[in-house]
Amino acid sequence: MRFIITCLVIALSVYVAYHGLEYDHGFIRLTTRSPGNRTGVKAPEKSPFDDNDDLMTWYMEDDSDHQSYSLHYDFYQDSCPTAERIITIGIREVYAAKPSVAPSLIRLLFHDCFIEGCDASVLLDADESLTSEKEASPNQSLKGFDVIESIKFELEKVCPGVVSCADVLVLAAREAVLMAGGPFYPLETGRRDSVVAFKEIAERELPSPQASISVILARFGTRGFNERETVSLFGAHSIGITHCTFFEDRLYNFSGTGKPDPDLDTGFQQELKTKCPYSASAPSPGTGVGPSIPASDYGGVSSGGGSDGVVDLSYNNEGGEMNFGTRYYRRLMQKKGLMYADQQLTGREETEMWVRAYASDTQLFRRDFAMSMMKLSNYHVLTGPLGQVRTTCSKVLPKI
Ligand code: HEM
Ligand SMILES: *[C@@H]1O[C@H](CO)[C@@H](O)[C@H](O)[C@H]1NC(C)=O
Ligand SMILES: *[C@@H]1O[C@H](CO)[C@@H](O)[C@H](O)[C@H]1NC(C)=O
Ligand SMILES: CC(=O)N[C@H]1CO[C@H](CO)[C@@H](O)[C@@H]1O
Repeated sequence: MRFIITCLVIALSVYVAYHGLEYDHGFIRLTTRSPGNRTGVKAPEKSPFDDNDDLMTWYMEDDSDHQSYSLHYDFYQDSCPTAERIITIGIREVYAAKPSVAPSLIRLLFHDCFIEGCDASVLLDADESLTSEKEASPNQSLKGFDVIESIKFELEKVCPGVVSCADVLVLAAREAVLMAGGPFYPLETGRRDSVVAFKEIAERELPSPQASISVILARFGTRGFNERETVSLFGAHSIGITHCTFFEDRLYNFSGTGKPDPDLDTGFQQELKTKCPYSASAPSPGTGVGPSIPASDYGGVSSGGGSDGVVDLSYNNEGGEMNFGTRYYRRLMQKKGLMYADQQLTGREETEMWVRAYASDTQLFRRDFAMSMMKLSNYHVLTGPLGQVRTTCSKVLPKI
């Protein structure tokens, strides 16, 4: 079984390598550099976009001495054979009752993996010894914690202390993507959970909704994502919701000009104004250009005052699940991006060409999105003896 899946991935990767045009390999090589500052050695990321030779080598090495230090397909095959099923079924049940769980989980995955890797650090609650990433300003309005926790609770009943919260999160997010109409992608397991959270890094490193294209590309770039991969990940913004606070400045007072953002379609702007009435306390976050946008520009949906209306990122589910991703790029081309950061993707030739490609080629988008989600899910994971397997996702294990 493991072998078959491995073959599948190789085939998929080879396909993309041939059809997928030129990936900037120089960029990808950056991924082996550790941007963070953690103790212990992280498993190097396997980039599905790497040279085929590298890819082969990776999978060949799978059965070598390093086995326990890397991710594997069906890592819980012996230790908890029903783990992946429990997660899949759990997500399907919640989704049936509450479809908004899908975008919540996908966003949660992004916030976990982007900050020091997919180690479930975002799930930790603050206690006397740590400050939680959940308290970082960009984390406001993150949701889905309860779903992860309840699935973990089910898993603990069947195989206590075996399945990591980091694996639960990546597998739950994969199922969420599938439920929302996105592509399936194979995932290896064997991630371990961090014993610390990274609030300051989260505040510094998560791009704000007012981030410029240079900031966005730089933040994704240091994590090994090139323009194409970055643009494809944004396809997730074709589902879910966003609070008015995150783009209100574009409607009323863009860059302190007292006027709307000229890069926003006028009709769409009127439509949004009815959903997000002017509120004096709305943040006016400046130009959003340059690297020094503080995370506090997130405004804070819970900070009182400003309207906390929400707008549908999915444009009223335009085209249904069939249009997962693509409707987002089509809207960007019509100057109907919601956040400044979204619309920035059309602001530069290298990213705009991918917006255009994804808007017209659904299959290309689905393949690229699948690959980028695999890469995101493998970013800087803890394996082998590193980290721990929490029993409750919001708490590190008690010290013995
Ligand atoms: C520069 C990069 C990004 C910025 C600035 C950004 C910002 C935001 C903001 C402000 C919201 C609205 C949250 C709310 O009002 O509750 C949001 C929602 C969302 N984001 Fe992003 N995001 C970025 C990249 C990504 C990526 C890479 C993914 C996933 C691959 C993602 C997935 C989502 C999803 C699914 C939602 C909807 C959440 C929900 O409905 O609960 N975002 N994002
Ligand atoms: C990285 O670790 C070193 C020592 O291990 C410490 O001096 C430095 O402040 C750390 N940097 C960050 C960004 O945490
Ligand atoms: C727009 O923002 C600028 C700078 O923050 C501020 O001085 C000005 O009063 C605002 N105008 C309106 C109409 O809110
Ligand atoms: C989901 C979550 O824990 N959100 C927290 C984000 O941070 C603010 C404070 O900065 C908390 O009030 C929220 O509970």
